[in-house]
Amino acid sequence: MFVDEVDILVEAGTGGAGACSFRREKFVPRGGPDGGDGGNGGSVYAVASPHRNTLIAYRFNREFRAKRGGHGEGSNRTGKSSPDLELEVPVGTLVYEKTADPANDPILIGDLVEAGQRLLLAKGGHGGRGNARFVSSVNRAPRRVEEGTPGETRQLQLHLKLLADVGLVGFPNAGKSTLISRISAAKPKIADYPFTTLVPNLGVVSLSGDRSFVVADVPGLIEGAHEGHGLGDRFLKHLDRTKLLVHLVDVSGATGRDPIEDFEAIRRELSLFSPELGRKPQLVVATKMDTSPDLKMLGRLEAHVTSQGLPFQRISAVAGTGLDELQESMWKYLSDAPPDSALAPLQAVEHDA
Ligand SMILES: Nc1nc2c(ncn2[C@@H]2O[C@H](COP(=O)(O)OP(=O)(O)OP(=O)(O)O)[C@@H](O)[C@H]2O)c(=O)[nH]1
Ligand SMILES: [Mg+2]
Repeated sequence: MFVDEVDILVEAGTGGAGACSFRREKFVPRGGPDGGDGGNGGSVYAVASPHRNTLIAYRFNREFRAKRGGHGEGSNRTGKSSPDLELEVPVGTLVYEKTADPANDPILIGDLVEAGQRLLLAKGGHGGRGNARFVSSVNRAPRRVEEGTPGETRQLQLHLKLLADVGLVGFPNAGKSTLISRISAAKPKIADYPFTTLVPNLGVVSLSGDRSFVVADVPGLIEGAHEGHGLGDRFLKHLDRTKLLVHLVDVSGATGRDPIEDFEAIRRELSLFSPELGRKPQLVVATKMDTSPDLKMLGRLEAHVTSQGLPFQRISAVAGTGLDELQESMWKYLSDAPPDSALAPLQAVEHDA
């Protein structure tokens, strides 16, 4: 199951108390104070793990508490500090803290974008000082000790937004999963019925010369997705962080629909979901070219797409034609795109397929 939003409670450990103790030795009648400090409570961290791809681990188990620090002991023994508790989350997890007033939006406290990245969620309390620390010239036998300070407690929301460079969009059955399975090691289910893909899949595309990028295959969209039709637009947020959308249009004629209308319907759904997504650069790809599509219709689709300033390519994922060119075009766009301007307009490119 793919879970991309959860609420959790994290509680760090309280610090251990300092000890009140006096040395007792055989021939030392009045030994000095030797109460050790308390140990620190454990903190709670989130750690981005490349081995996780959903937040499902947090669906049922929602409360995470690090252990408290050990109390100090006599003979100046410091209490044991507790280990930190690490919660593994998928790369692409955003952590929000809920505000006391539910009317206010939760506040973003961190975004885990790289494997291994750690984010402090709740800081453990400090151990209190033992009485040995309070010796002074006027008080040689202090009885004073400190309690440990409490660990932090926070109500958090984890949101997963996949990190991919390229997102595949299109109607169900357009061939998105077939394409990702041909250009990456991803092995999503492929079948001749709509809504085969129920959750997003990621695939890494590797090109010659150490070039690589990540592609996301998301469940197909249909007209009215923003109103909940089909699987709705619930997975579209996973395209927010992509730099390029590859928009697949089935031109086999088997759909019984007009490819130009399909193309426009998907564009509308993207814009209705969010204007930013609607403006994201798109590379439009006619799929299933091996089915000898109607060339007139193909010409109309190409003219329609290029008149909007968008590039147009043709592929057959089954026959493997056009795939090298498509991957090179994706790479070219990604490597030309300025690092943080995912919304730069995309120039139409010439092709001779
Ligand atoms: N002839 C032909 N069939 C294709 C091609 N690409 C995909 N198909 C077929 O189209 C059907 C749907 O392919 P999928 O890759 O599952 O389509 P999808 O876009 O992922 O569909 P959803 O997951 O439902 O959104 C399957 O039967 C594929 O074999 C192609 O290039 N040529
Ligand atoms: Mg699919």
